[in-house]
Amino acid sequence: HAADAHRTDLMTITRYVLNEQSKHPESRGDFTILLNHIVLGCKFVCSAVNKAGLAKLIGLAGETNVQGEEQKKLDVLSNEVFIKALVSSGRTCILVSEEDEEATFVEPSRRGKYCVVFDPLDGSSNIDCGVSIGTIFGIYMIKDGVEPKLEDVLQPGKNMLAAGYCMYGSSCMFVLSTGSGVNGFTLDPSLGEFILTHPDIKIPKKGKIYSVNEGNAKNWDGPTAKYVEKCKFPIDGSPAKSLRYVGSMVADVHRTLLYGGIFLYPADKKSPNGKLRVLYEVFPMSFLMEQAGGQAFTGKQRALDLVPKKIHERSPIFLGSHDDVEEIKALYAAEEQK
Ligand code: P6P
Repeated sequence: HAADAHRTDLMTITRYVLNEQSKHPESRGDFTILLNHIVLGCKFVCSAVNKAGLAKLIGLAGETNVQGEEQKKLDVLSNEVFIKALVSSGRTCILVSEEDEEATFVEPSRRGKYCVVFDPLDGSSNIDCGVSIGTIFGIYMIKDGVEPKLEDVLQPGKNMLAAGYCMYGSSCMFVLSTGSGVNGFTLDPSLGEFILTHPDIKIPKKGKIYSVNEGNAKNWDGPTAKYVEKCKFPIDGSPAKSLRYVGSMVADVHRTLLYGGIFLYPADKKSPNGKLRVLYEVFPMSFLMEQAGGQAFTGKQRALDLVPKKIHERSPIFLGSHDDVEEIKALYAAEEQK
């Protein structure tokens, strides 16, 4: 009954990470402990996001709830949960959050060797209309034992040990790579466990979907405009691509990962570096795409080769199916030749 094995072989994310850890006998299990704390944060946020609508219904929203406490905005609440979970793991030393202007340096007694960059609730402007949102994170190793400095976190994305996201949508899905492929886990609320449902995710080599905010078309540069034009009016007689754009990066990237295609947030005249943040949006999603056999390109270089100078730096990003990204790379290369 091998086919049914997965039904009874409950591969939870914790067991998966422990299996990974067993491949590194020298490991002290720090990464496993760190990841378990990130997973705990995601379970909390999933529960809070699912209740958010109800909170509005039963009047818990707005300024105060029935206990008279200040009702926090979900993204602020999520950020506090992740900061507390990561500090209490005792395995982190620097934390960079989309919600905090400054990096958090963990006090020496609780310090570990990992740096976590994260967006606790990306796309949170979509909460009130029920659109999927998510937590995005990346993990770097910092030199152990030396006094952590901000420069330690300004590393290229290719140095990340792991990256992932948790999408709070019709189901709660945790997608993770620790550098040897991509795996997807679905939260079983009755168990409170993430179960392996999408083992070894590979993105299709070429897709039929492009994903971009067409409302910015008037500000695009030549190569992006040419590429989108080709998606809509193919010159080789192939069928036009479909446009799918949710406006929540985790939802758009998750669909791209599973169905194939390309997600674009280009630079434009208004935002010369695009809108998405390098450390906790561009790098984690680019890491996952490459691990799944896709590509991620900034318009100038491989996204993971970028070396950020500031923790909230932005970059244009084109990511998804290998062949689709290859096409836009060729258009930017041709522009360079002019
Ligand atoms: P626009 C959400 O605000 C976000 O940061 C990403 O999740 C999403 O991909 C992007 O911005 C959407 O931006 O300009 O298309 O609304």
